[in-house]
This record gives sequence, C-alpha cells and structure tokens, in this order.
Amino acid sequence: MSKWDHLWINARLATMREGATAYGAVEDAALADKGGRLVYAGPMRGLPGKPDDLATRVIDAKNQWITPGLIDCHTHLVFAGNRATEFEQRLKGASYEAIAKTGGGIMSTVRATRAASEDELAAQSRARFNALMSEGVTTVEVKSGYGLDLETELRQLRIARRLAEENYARVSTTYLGLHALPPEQAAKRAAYVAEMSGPVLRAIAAEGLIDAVDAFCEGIAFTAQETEQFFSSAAALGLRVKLHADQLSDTNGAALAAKFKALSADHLEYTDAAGVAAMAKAGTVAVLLPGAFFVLRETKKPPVEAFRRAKVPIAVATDCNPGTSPTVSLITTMHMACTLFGLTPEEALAGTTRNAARALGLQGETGTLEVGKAADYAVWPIGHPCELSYWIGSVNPSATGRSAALAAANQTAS
Ligand code: DI6
Ligand code: FE
Repeated sequence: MSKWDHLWINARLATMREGATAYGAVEDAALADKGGRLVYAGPMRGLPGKPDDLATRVIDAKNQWITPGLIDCHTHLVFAGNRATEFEQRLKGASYEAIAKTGGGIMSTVRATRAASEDELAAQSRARFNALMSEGVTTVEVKSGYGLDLETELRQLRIARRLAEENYARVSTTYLGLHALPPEQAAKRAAYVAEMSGPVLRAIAAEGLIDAVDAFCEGIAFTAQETEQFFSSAAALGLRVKLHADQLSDTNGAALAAKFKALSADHLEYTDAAGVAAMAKAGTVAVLLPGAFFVLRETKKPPVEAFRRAKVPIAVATDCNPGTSPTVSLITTMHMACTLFGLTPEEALAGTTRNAARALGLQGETGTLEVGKAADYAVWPIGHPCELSYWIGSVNPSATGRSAALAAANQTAS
C-alpha cells in the first residue's frame, strides 16, 4: 500500500459530523490525507499501524483542534472601491433605502466596479480573499451583481475563479443578475429582467461560470414575480438558485425560494412561520448574515427558534459587501451570530462548515471531517472549539489543509 501524504497525530477533531457527540468531537485523534482526500479521521488507537509506516509526513498536532476548513457561503467580495462616506451619511440619519433611491448604495459600487480594470478589481478583491483565508476559510462563495451588464458580471466571476486558483481554494460562483436596476435601464424594467434572465444568463452559463443564481427580492430591488421569471430561466438550464429573502420586509421570499427548491434563502429577518415551514419541506438552508443586521442596526431578528424546531439547517456567512457588511472576518461573524441571533457556538461552527457546504450543494465534498471527502481542514491553537465563536476575530489557524493544494503537492512529489 502506498503511504498517506500527511498524518496528523495527537490531535483533537471537531469533525462536525451530525451525531452523538458535541461538535462531532474525537479526542486523542488522528487525521490523514492522500491525493487531496481524507483517508483517516478518527481515534489514534484505530490507526492501522505505526505513524511513520503509514504516512510520508507525520505531524504532531500537540493537542490542537482540527476542524473542517471554514466555508463562507455568501459573499459579494469582488467589487471596487468602498462606501465609507455612505456609512457616514447613514450615521447622520439617512436610511439604506433612501441612499439607494438617490443613486447611491449598490449603484455606486456598480459604477466603481465597471470602471475598474480586471487587474485593479482583482487586486482589491484579492486582499479580501486572503483575509478570509487567513482565518481558516477554504471555500468561498462569490456573487456577481456589481456589474449588471454582461461584460462586468463576467469579469467579476472570472476574478473569483482566478483568486481561488491562485490560492488553491475552492470557490463557488453565483450569478446575481437581479441585484439592482441600473439607472440606464430605469425606463425598461421588464426588458432588463428579460435580458438578465435570458441572453446574459445563457452567456455566463456557457462559460461555465455559474454554480448557482441569486436575486435580491425586496421592495427596493426586485419583485417576487420578476424573481420567478429569473429563477424559471435558471431552472430551465438546470441551475440551482439562492435568494436574498425577507431582509428588510416580508415579501414571502422564503416561500418563493422553497418553491424553486433553492439551495438556500439568505438574511430572513422578516420570514414568517409559513416561510419557515416551506423551507423545511424543500430542504432549503437558512443562511444568516449577522454582519448586515449589525451594520444596518436592525432590530428584527431572523426566526432562529422556528428554524431549529422545523429542523431547517442554519448556516452563517459574512455577506462581505461594501454597503451593508464591510467585513472579511468569518470568525467575527460567528461571534455575532451567537451574540445577536442567539446561536450556540456549536451551531455557529456547524453554520460555517456542514450547513454552509449544504447551502452551496457541496455537502458530499466538504464541510465535515469524513473519510472520502476533500482534505479541507484547519488546525487551531485553541483549547476548545467554542473559542472560534468566543473571540471577536483574530483567531488564526496554525495550518490549513486545502485539498487542491494537497493534491498538487502530491503530484509534484511523486
Ligand atoms: N443584500 C445585501 O445585504 C447586499 N446585497 C443585497 O442584496 C448589499 C449590497 C450593497 O449594499 O452593496
Ligand atoms: Fe448579500
């Protein structure tokens, strides 16, 4: 038998497998990978031989905790510029909706993103991507939606793929064609929706750049009917959907997402009981975005207890964007999910691992430490996994395993 590539010994695993133990924990454990896949995740005493006989490289974890690589399953991180001056306006009393109605908000980022060159946009976005990765994130979802025309939407998604390749990270790209109505299309609303649902969708899909599609269904953005039109076109191409739902008002967004068997419905502050029930039935993940709730100083919280009772899987993500959630810290976001929304630290970690994978349709590939899955993991110098939600940022892994990097290293070695 050829040897495993890496074997971590004397580790503690938070496998995040659903089951009897909190965090799916295994103490006095070992973890091994080969060719970028996990080949062992269990107790030391179950190892089928002496460590040096089993693996090319044996690493003593010295009792550190190993978790699945973290997953940020909702970001808008490819954008140019920032909106600090709007933040200042909002602190003086202007509302997010009012700023959006006067051409600020999402549209000001669209202008900056359209104007940026590919390299400039990549450079600004790379800094954010790297910041996420420095906190143990190995999978990032990236949405378009700051182009609102074919050329710029394509540029955003290409950059997302490029950043992932540079870092051997996993990226999931989401086409957010219905994010805002560009002013040049203001008089042609229906034509814009048709364009983004038709030719633009097909062109981006043809380049293989769409893992899912998303829309902003809200009073200040697109109606349920427009969203349905967009989702129907996506479904016809066999694409899965996600939805910015019920963030600022109850538009029955959760139920609409469920109707299309969405991978996830996101935000959900205003979701009602019928929406929760529909999501449970459809298997749609609830993605909570406490960063946006915090920045907008919202007071209406998502119905967390109802999601728990209905067994709707709960995920947590940064929503990294220049308007409502200017953060690149998933660790800080986990803390906020606990303090603002009442998640337990274990739920917060499940929300950035197992359930986040599910929100991207990647549950067969990543999100738990299980034999056969990709070797995506993070090794943490902490005493207990609840520390990942306890600290307000500034927790960094001592090592990460990124399956693509591990597979590539193995190819060059042999
Ligand atoms: N909801 C959000 O929180 C972000 N987009 C969305 O649909 C905000 C995007 C922005 O303000 O730039
Ligand atoms: Fe968002």
